[in-house]
Amino acid sequence: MSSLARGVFIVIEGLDRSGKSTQVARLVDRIQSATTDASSSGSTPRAVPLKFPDRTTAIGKMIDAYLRSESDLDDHAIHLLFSANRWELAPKIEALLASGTTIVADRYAFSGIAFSAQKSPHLNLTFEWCKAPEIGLPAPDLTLFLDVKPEIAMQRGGYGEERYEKQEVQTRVRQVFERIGEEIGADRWVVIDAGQDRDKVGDDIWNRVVPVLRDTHKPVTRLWHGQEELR
Ligand code: DGP
Repeated sequence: MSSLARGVFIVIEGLDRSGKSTQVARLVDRIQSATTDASSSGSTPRAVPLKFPDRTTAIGKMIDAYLRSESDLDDHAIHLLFSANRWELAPKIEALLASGTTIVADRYAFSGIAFSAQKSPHLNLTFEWCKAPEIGLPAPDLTLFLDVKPEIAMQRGGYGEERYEKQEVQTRVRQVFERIGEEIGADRWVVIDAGQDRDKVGDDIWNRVVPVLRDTHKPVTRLWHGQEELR
């Protein structure tokens, strides 16, 4: 990695309708204003949003059709497509971070594990099997898990339109996220109470992000590769 300060990789995770998209947009704006004030680098964006799944790629279009129940796919096959969708964007993530741009991602590998492994009472999609294809992706410096009770999330607008938007599914997803958080550890996984009002959620996020924005000297690591660096 060059001597240029790298960008920071932040992920916002959570159940469906936990408020991720709103908070991703707010956080990008907040980082952008904070870093624009602090530097004279002009129009170069210092923070950009990313969204997973990225439904615009060829793989993303297959995922989109699956989520809207327009197609059916074997559960293993769709799991690997979601993962492939992250891998196809990994070079972009690496390049943005190396160029000094901070990334705020709406979902990442942890959704991949949680939404597939929740099927495992019925199928052989074990936690370890679901985790395997995510190993080696660029590791987020910080993941903020927006925690909301499924019964609260389901009262929010637009709920129930897509495949996984059912209370019993979301309850199992939340349990898998809890396990992931324990594995990742408190230094890189923070639970935010997303049942609060939006401004308070935004402030709680900001308070956890500020110290991490100073971590630009640390190398980017790979998921579940210990401290091994990207290059
Ligand atoms: P969103 O575009 O954030 O509303 O996500 C669409 C749905 O897809 C949502 O129910 C969560 C689910 N999802 C997101 N990422 C993955 C993944 O990697 N694997 C699986 N199986 N589901 C995912």
